[in-house]
This record gives sequence, C-alpha cells and structure tokens, in this order.
Amino acid sequence: MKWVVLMKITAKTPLSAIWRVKPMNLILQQGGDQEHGLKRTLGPISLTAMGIGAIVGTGIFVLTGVGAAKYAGPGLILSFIIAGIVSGLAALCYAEFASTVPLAGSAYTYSYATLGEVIAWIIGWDLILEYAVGAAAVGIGWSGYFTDLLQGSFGITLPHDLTTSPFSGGIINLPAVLIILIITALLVVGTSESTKVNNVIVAVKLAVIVFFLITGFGHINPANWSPFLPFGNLGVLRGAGIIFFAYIGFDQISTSAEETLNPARDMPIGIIASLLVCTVLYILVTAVLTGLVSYKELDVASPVSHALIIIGMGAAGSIISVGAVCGLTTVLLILLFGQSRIIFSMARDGLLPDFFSRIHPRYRTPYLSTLLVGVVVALVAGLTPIDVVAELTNIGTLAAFVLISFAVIVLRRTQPNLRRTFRVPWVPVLPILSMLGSFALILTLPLITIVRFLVWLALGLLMYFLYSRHNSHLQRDIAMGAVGSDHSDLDDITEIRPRSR
Ligand code: ALA
Repeated sequence: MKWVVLMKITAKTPLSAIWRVKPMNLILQQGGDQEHGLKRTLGPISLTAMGIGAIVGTGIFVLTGVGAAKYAGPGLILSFIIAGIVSGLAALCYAEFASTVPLAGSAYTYSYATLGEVIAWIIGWDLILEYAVGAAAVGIGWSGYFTDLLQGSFGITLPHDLTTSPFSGGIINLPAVLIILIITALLVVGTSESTKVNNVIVAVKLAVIVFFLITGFGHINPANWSPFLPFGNLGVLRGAGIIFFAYIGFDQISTSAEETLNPARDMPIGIIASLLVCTVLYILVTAVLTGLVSYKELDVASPVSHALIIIGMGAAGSIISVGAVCGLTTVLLILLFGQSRIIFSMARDGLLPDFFSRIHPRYRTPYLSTLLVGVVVALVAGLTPIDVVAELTNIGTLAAFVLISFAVIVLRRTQPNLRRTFRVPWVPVLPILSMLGSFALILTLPLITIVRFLVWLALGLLMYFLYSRHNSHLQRDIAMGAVGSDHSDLDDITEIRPRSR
C-alpha cells in the first residue's frame, strides 16, 4: 500500500512541488490538535527564563576569554554590541513569525509556510548545526568547568584521557557524554518538570553573574582597557563572529510554541525580553572582565573565575565556577529540548521517519526524537574538539537568520492579511539589514568553517531528494487530492493528518 501511494506521489508531483508551501491554516490546524498534541504549560515568565537559560552560557563564560585574548582585546565590548545588534534584528523577525505561526518547529515551520518545502528542509537541516552541534559545544564547555571545579574545590583530578577528545590527545570526553545523557533522560520525563528545574537554575546563573559584576566592579583597573583595540577594527569584527555564539538560543523559545499557553502574545515577549537582558549583561561582564586583568591573561577554559583568582579572590572564583556549571547545564537542556522538537516537527511532516513524531503515552513528550538527539549529541561531544563545533554552530545559526529575515519579507507580500500579534517595524528595511548583518558575520568566520558548512548543506540536499521529498506528507496529500493547488481551497479541509503514530 505504501508503495502504491509513493508511486502516485512521485508520478503526480512535478519537481516544482519542492517549492510548495505548507498552507498556513493547515499548520494552524495541526497546532490546534490538542488531543494528540503536546501539553500546554508555559507562560511568558517561563519563556523568558527559558530564553535566558538558553542564551547565557559557553559564550560569556568561556568564549569571552579567547575572544578578548586572541581577537579583540577590551574591544570585545564592541564585538558584543555588534553581535547583539545582528541578533536583535533577527530576534524581531523571529518574533513576528512566532506570533503568526505558533507551532513547534521554529524557523523550520515558519519557512515551510512561506518559502517552500525544500527551503524549510534546508533550514531544518541548518538548525541541526545550531541546536545539536551547539549542544555538543556547550557539553564540552560544561565538561571543562566541571573538571576545573572538581580539581579546584575538591582536589579530585579526572584522567586526561577521559576528559579530552581523540583530536586533542585523549580518548573520550566522558563528563560531556554523561551530562548530555542525564539531561536527555530529564527531557523524556516531561517539559513541565524540566522547565521548573530550568527556572531555578536560571535564577542561580543570573545571581552569579550579578555577584561577579558587584565583586569585580571595585577592582577594575582602567589601565587594563588600554589599548582598547589591540587587534584593530578587524579584530573587533572577528571577535563578533566568535562570540556570536553567546547570543544563540533566543530563537529556540519559538520551538516550544505548541507547549505555550498563549503563544501569539507570550512568544514575542519571551524572545525580545530575554535577548535584551542578556545583551546588557554581556556588555557589563566583558567591561568588568577586561578591566580586572589584562586581556592577554584571559585565554583559559574558565576566564571569568580565572580573573577573580588572579586578583586574589579565589573563593569568589569558586562561586562563579559553580554558577557556570549550573548555567551551562540549562543551556544544554534548552538546546536539546529545541532540537528534539524540530526533529519531531520534521518527522510529523514526513520529511524524517514517522516514528520520531511519536509522543510518549504517559509523559506526553516526543521521546523518540529526544532520545535520538541525546545519543547523537553525546557522541559528538565526546569525540570532537570545541572550536570545530562552536564555529559550525555559529555559521548554521547565521544562515538560518538570513533565511528567516528573508521569509518575513516574503510572508508580508504573499499573506499580507495574516493575523500578526507582533510586527517587525520598517519592513523591508529591518529584515534586509538583518540579512546583511548575519551574512557579514558569516564572512568573519574561517574559510574551513564555511567549507564544512557547504558540505553539510550538500549532504542535506542529497537526503532531501533521496528520502524526504518522496515521503513528504504535504506532497502525498497534494498527490492524493487532499490538499489543493493553491491556498484558496483549503478552508474545507477537516482531516489533514492521517499520520501513522
Ligand atoms: N548562547 C549559548 C551559549 O553561549 C549557546 O552557550
């Protein structure tokens, strides 16, 4: 039977069908399917906490050090402002989408509704770099802080071979593997429980950062800010390309729209509020950090606590380390959560195997996609160096930003009357600036990263044309006559998801 359907699909759908957009009312109808959908438990405060939990992590706690020492010096403050502006522009575009397409899937779902299936696939494929590869980078960063903490506070030294990837002279980064598997188990048990844990840890993380700012402020030596731009303007731009990682995460809020009580109102609030809070914190932390010690001393695994230790405040440094370990844990939680929801959405659309869209009968979570993501990310984190994964994460995310900003302009033209609770001001100027800004940051990354990214994209397209295109539920519904050829005849559709679950 499956083969008959498949043959009909292939025979009836021309190649141009890869540009077919998923009708908006079809998408909204899926989200309204509460009986089989996800449980709605999240409000604006949880979402904002989730955003901060996703955003503040390896970028500020780890990459600030290398960013200041090797790229921008104290001028890293400017790098944070530049990357913050680029992220802010993209955040506005995400917020508009999140308020019109309030469903799980993030940029993937939005682009399916606007730019067509093949672009949606590319974005979904791209987001794997952002979420899964990003989670691996954070897992590795977590392992570094955790190892330091055990050593500094408890005198326990873990074997080098078991805390380092094979590419850096070890066997496996075991703490990174274990933390990722533990968080995966937490996510399988349920969103509600997980976000409660998240809210508590986010509070701890923010408290630790405020603690750093207060303790560090009195010890700033303004001489450390001079020279302010030891690597020139180019260094500031390259620094922005690296510490952009610090801003990744706000967009994942939109992946939980199906679990949000009032997504049209709460999503934009969550995205914009969390990004604003983080931008201010980053600028302050970088100013204090580069004021405490010379930027040359910051190229270490734990620069924030290291700076306090250098000025003789070791106990305060330990407190920071505890907070960093907690902070990185929430980032991991959020990234793994987001990735499993994207896989869930893609599987629900037939672009990935159906069983990844199965929801656990008791926990009401997409447990199979969660488990897949957890195991793969754990392996990547255990076996890969952090710089490779962090740069790939940045380029994948920036590419998604470019496409999403473009999609805002497309959607305004193709569906001008769609209800938008939040609208980006000055369209198309701001989305165009957002596209240009993200593209410029891509160009600041090393060539090898750009090449790796292009290889990844090529693999994704291969998979799309060999598997996803033929298994797409939208293509099948079109071929079987369940969905018409334009948006106007969609109002009568009542059954749109005869999916095998
Ligand atoms: N923004 C997140 C971090 O810095 C991904 O860890």
